[in-house]
Amino acid sequence: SVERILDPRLRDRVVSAEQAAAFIQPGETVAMSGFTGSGYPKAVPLALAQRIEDVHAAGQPFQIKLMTGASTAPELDGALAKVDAIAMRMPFQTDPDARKRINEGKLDYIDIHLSHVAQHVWFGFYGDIDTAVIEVSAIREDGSLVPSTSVGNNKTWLDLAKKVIIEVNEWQPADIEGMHDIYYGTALPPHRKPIPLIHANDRIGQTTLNVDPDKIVAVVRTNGPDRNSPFKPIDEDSRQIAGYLIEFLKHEVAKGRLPANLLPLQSGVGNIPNAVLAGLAESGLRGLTSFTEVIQDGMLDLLKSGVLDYASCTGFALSPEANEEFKRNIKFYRERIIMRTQEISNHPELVRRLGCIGMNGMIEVDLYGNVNSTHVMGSRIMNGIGGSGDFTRNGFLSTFLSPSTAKGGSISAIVPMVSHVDHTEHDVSIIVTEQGLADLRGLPPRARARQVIDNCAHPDYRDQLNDYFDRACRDSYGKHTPHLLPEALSWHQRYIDTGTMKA
Ligand code: 0RQ
Repeated sequence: SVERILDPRLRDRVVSAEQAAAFIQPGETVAMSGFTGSGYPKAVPLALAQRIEDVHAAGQPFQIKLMTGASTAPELDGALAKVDAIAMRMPFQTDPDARKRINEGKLDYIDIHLSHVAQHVWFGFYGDIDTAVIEVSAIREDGSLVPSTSVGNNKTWLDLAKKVIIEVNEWQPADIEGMHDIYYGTALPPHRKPIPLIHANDRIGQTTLNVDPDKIVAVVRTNGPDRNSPFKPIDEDSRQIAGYLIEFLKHEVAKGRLPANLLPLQSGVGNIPNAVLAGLAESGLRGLTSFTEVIQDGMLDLLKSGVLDYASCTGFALSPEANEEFKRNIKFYRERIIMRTQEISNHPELVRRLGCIGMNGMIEVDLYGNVNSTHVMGSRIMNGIGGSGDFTRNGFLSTFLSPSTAKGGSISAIVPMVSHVDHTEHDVSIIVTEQGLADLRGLPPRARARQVIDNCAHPDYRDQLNDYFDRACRDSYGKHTPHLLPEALSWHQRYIDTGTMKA
């Protein structure tokens, strides 16, 4: 294979993953690459987990604080969580072992908007970054780094870390070089300037990451795949939800509120967003664009069929088949995909300027449109807020898509009051379930409740919701946003006590 480490100074620093992991000391804040299972380091976290396990076996403490771009993979979050190596984790994670420990109260998790991570670290809110561990696809002659399949917070980690470990992953396509756009114009207040991005496909930066070569303590060669999980076949609920949403978007075009090619789409990950993307392929819409965090299978299909002109992202979440397609036709995709840092891919200024259409999943929504994206029964974290808030608050339209029930119908996703709030009623415009679509734009609270109950609630829960709402309208302390406080969270408590929200 062709040499990927072209800077001779750095070729001299190639060591094993174990030797590299030995640079990381107990108590350090370690910032790693990785975004939704793409571009995370494959070898050093595993070696570190092994080392920490050995230290623990010898009766000594050893934990780190861990930051990334977003979720990673079993080789990173999973391996470190399993050996209790993580004292604090931020920002977004989806790992079952980490989740279990977080919900047992053994692992501190800090869940912030993905666009905020880099700037909050720059502001000093999280202390110093001791070590950065970053996967790249190559190191150029001048020591600059060619990113791999995610950019995330890598620019910030490389700028701020005291020492840097680089993994050069030969499994990543060499021809990914040129796909990235790394913007170095961010400054700290009060010196910030407008970000010069007007269209979702504008290039405003450079294709590589800068790093001070003197900070690089180790370079590790790897050759391993991203976490390319297969997608489930699109189920009937997802197809229906996608259908309602696309019908609505076409209606907005007909009304003149959206251009014929819509506005840049942001799409969450999972079955429903994938169904929406598949639905768009058959919608007759053309010339679509995307300004999003994550590109998943459906988005590649849209690019390939020419329905989508281009997409901007910070990472990928592809099935193994889609990844093969991506690698095979990397030159085609390199012309149409631009990968940015997550502070840019999710930037409020840009999401607002471009007028993004946000499409995200949710755990539950209440009568008035407050959305819970993160907590089951108000206290158990599922994943985290991810970038959903960046797009929901700032986009042209914010839509939340979910089946109307969970856990075989024992949970209603439409509840009197959400048990945790991630997106407030002020930010949320559209709710879609397999029952229908609630358009909350321009509506006062009681009218919002009518829309949500009539259009989105599952028939099994509609009477119960109407009963609550009617009594709230009659007996509530205030009649603006009617609630019966002792009852507002009783559905959740009933589920915890009896295993169902049904009365
Ligand atoms: O759990 O697998 O144990 O059965 O939540 O739910 O229906 O498979 O849907 O995969 O789209 O996830 C909100 C979690 C939805 C996701 C959430 C349970 C359900 C199942 C998954 P099981 P589904 P999805 C872009 C934007 C926040 C981050 C975000 C998410 C599991 O969309 O993490 O938007 N969003 N990022 O059973 C109890 C309910 C439930 C429930 C679902 N009401 N009560 N459990 N579940 N609803 C990406 C990034 O930002 C990086």
